[in-house]
Amino acid sequence: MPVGQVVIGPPGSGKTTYVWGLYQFLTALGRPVLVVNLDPAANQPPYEPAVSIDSLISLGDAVDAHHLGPNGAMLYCLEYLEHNLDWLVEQLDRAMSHLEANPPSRPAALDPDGLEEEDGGPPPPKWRREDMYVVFDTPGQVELSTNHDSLKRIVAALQTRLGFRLAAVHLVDASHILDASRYVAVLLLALRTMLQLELPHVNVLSKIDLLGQAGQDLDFNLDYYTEVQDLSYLLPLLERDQRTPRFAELNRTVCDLIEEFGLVGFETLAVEDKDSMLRLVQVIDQALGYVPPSLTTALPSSSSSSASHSHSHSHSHSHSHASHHAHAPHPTFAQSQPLSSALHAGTIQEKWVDHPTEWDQFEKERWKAEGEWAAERATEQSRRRAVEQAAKAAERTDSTPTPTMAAAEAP
Ligand SMILES: Nc1nc2c(ncn2[C@@H]2O[C@H](COP(=O)(O)OP(=O)(O)OP(=O)(O)O)[C@@H](O)[C@H]2O)c(=O)[nH]1
Ligand SMILES: [Mg+2]
Repeated sequence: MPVGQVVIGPPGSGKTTYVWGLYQFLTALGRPVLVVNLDPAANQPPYEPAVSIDSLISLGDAVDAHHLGPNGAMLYCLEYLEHNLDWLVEQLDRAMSHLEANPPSRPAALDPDGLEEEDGGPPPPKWRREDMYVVFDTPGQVELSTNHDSLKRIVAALQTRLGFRLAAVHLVDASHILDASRYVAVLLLALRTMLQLELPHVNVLSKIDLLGQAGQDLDFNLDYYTEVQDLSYLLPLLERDQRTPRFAELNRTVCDLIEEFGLVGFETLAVEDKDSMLRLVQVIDQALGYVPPSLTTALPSSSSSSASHSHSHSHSHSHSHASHHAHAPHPTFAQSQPLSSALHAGTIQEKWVDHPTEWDQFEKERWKAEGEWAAERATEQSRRRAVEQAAKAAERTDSTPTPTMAAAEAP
């Protein structure tokens, strides 16, 4: 069964940026990933979609044909897609078959010695249909995931007809937690969406890197918001807010409702931060029950022997390379596992809210170390290639009879 993420969220919450970042990230991890654009308004997304709704219908088509406004036209496009599900199923099936038949070469991060390029090196990994990972970018109209049924039915059809296992990844801008009433609105939105889509669901506070730059303190620690702790603490803040004193009772009821369901919680995301991406990918993998093919075959193990130590042994055949990598974890992977210890809310708060400058410095030093690690491996790789090429050339010279020897051996 292929797996995938349906990326949803209000306008400007960072869906398309995340989909593009995720595509690059998963490609670097060696996963068979495809992106599907279901947003007819995104005519030039930054990624190259394997399937795009605008091959079927564009927002302009709907506006022109039915004299609709932008919002109505968007809903029309999704309804049109729902009535043309055969098209979507066929396009997806074709894109996945193409990827199965044409696995791209192993990414440099997983094949730092360039083994695939060499004679006798392992071929690129063969992917099966159940390894496929498809990411769906959707429009920002929240009604598509709160009360309009087309998206829900499209998702259901993908599950039944192509056997997809899908999770909803719901992005909301982290800046909403700076204001109690906006935070409550976001909680309600998340709850409504979870109940509507009925998928494994991961809510995400996106653009967490901008919180520290907002020039405004959080009323509570970040984990209060991500774990949706006792909402009664919000009531005085809501009542203090000049816009809402008349709604004290309503606020209390809404908070009770959210707590009674007990479903909403948040992960965080800064799309350009590798650790943040990795943490989110791991959480979503867990929600999907997905074990990526690269983890069983290609990723370095979490063994702690140092890169410089493992460079000292011989590189005589490909198996020694495989074990070589298994004992030389990339620093980032080594630091980012296991899931439970990766970037918990306290670290995220320190990194993005309380001490962004110090963290920035710390990360620069870490990147420097990673750069040195990569440079060391690159030097080692070119040295080894030169030695192997020289050995091959010497072998060829030995096995080619020289003209004088050939003449001497002739009867
Ligand atoms: N600082 C920061 N900016 C981000 C992040 N993610 C997205 N952005 C910015 O947020 C803006 C909106 O991002 P998009 O990806 O277009 O948002 P969207 O949800 O696809 O928007 P619609 O398709 O219009 O609903 C862009 O300017 C992005 O560069 C992030 O993690 N950090
Ligand atoms: Mg978008």
